[in-house]
Amino acid sequence: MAKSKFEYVRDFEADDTCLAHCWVVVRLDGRNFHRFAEKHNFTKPNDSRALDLMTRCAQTVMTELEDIVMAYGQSDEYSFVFKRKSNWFRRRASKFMTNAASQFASSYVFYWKDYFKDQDLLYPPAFDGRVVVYPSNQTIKDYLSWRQADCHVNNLYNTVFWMLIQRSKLTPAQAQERLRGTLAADKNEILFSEYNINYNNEPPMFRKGTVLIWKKIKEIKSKEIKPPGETEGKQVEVTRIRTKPVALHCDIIGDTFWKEHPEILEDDS
Ligand code: DGT
Ligand code: MG
Ligand code: MG
Ligand code: MG
Ligand code: MG
Repeated sequence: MAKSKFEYVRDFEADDTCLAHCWVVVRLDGRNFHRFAEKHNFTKPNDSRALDLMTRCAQTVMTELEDIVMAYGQSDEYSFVFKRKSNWFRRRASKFMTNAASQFASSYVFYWKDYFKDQDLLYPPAFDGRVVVYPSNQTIKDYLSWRQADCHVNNLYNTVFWMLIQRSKLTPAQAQERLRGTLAADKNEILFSEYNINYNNEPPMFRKGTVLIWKKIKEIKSKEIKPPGETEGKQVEVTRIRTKPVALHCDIIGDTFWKEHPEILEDDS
């Protein structure tokens, strides 16, 4: 078919192909979730409903999109790691990012009621996205370590901050002043001596965030079959092996996780 004289406008499209053989990360982050959390009465500092909903959305993204090997989430953000050799949409960054962000946002609305039974969704949430390309296994591991370290630092701070406010009735300004210049050890000490809280016993989901990896899951379903010649159906159990994104709340900074799951980063060539 002859091309129209307008075809040349394609030349104005920017090339955003992700560098070959590199890990592609899409990180999504809730837009203005400080306000969103307030308006929807999220519990402070952590709302399990909100975190579980985020994870549900991330599982949907992993299942619906191609070539995601793992994901890591905390607070209002999720990072998705695509296979080094992925050729999905010819590795165009805008395709990775916009598919992830729109699938995530629509899932957030779609699954809202499953997690927030007594809280209406008051306005449509949005998520921004960015793409970063990492050239080696060390840099992708360091990227994920950076996000988990961020989760730890913020959560330790927020846990003490909200104890000072909720239990000791300090104002936010007073709590901030009390924590100015304190190190991690000081915050652990305040939690332990003033509130009898051992930070290490706080829920792993809050301290470590959520790691999603693919695992084979055995599904047992009851199915009705009708033997030939019989009118009555009967129930039988069928077992199926399915691969699903499963949530873990473990450390991914040390080597243990990567040694236990060598398949995640295996094609390092
Ligand atoms: P942004 O990302 O620049 O559009 O603005 P924000 O407000 O989303 O800022 P960000 O992403 O740096 O911080 C996340 C906000 O979400 C932070 O203000 C606390 C809030 N948030 C996230 N998870 C929870 C939660 O479980 N409970 C509560 N109360 N707030 C949360
Ligand atoms: Mg931000
Ligand atoms: Mg945000
Ligand atoms: Mg954030
Ligand atoms: Mg189309």
